[in-house]
Amino acid sequence: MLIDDIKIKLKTGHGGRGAVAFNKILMSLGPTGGNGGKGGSIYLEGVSDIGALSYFRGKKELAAEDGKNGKHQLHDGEDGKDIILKVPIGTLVHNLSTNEDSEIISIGQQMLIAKGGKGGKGNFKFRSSINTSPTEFQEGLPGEEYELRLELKLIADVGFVGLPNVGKSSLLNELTNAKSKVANYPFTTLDPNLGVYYELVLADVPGLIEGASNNKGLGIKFLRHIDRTKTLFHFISSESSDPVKDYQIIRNELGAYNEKLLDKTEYVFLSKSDLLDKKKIKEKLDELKKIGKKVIPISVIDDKSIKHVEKILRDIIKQKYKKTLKKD
Ligand SMILES: Nc1nc2c(ncn2[C@@H]2O[C@H](COP(=O)(O)OP(=O)(O)OP(=O)(O)O)[C@@H](O)[C@H]2O)c(=O)[nH]1
Ligand SMILES: [Mg+2]
Repeated sequence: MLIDDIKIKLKTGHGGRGAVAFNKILMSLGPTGGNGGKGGSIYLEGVSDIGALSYFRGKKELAAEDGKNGKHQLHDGEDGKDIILKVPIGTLVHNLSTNEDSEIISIGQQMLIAKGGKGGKGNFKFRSSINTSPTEFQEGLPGEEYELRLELKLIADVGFVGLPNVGKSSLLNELTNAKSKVANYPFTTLDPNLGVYYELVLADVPGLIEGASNNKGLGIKFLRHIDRTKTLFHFISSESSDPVKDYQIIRNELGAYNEKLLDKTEYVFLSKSDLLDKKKIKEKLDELKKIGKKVIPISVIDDKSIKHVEKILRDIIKQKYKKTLKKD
């Protein structure tokens, strides 16, 4: 199962203590106590693997190494090793201890999330003309400790929504190199799947049913993954006896999760159109006029309709490109 929402405690390293030592070799009392090392810090790093949060399963607390104490002859203690935790891009980082939120959006992006404690100064650092044999030193400082909630919201351009068994995964597989499981029963897809079509990321979300917002079926927890898509592909099966109702069921569930989902650009497809003859398809399309949106019949075994979908995707790419040009 995709882990997309977890809590974790982080403890960074304590700083090492500064040393008190004197130069014995020269028979003088010059101070030679080194500084304590820094405590290890904790970073997050963005990766493309959407399953990366599974690493945290069963782990309650992660701790970075403490800094080592300072030593004599001006040897500083070693710093504690940093920890770099890999999280999928699209991870929202809620720091529950400070109430600050941040986000990992690109692959390789590193974010310092909790800083290790400073090492203390050794007595060498306390020397002065009036204090040539200081015995002062500093203790190391404790590092930061936080509780985080890591919430994955996939970054995709297009989200596929619809009742179960309407052909969402089949179309994703047809358009991209994704290998989403396809079968002739509801709830084949249990986790969201991503596919890449040129510059676009397409997200196939598990099927929704009436009452999903009250946790029926697989619930609506996956809808977080289309929160940030610009566009929805909404699938209604030609096999449906009441396509208008099917459409409304999904719209109601989307709205119950977040009204903003209803404002996204939506393309409506009448899927598996090869199963009906032309006359029957026309009847379904006539019925669907009630929803007040253009409905496009598609079939994954019909080249023409796949080309039609690809044309839509190319238009979305063009718009995306225009927007980034404007931003620059
Ligand atoms: N004839 C025909 N069958 C299709 C078409 N697209 C999908 N199917 C079949 O419909 C069934 C369901 O397809 P899926 O792609 O698994 O549907 P889904 O919407 O992803 O289903 P869930 O993951 O359960 O929500 C499978 O048996 C597919 O082979 C199509 O265009 N024509
Ligand atoms: Mg599926």
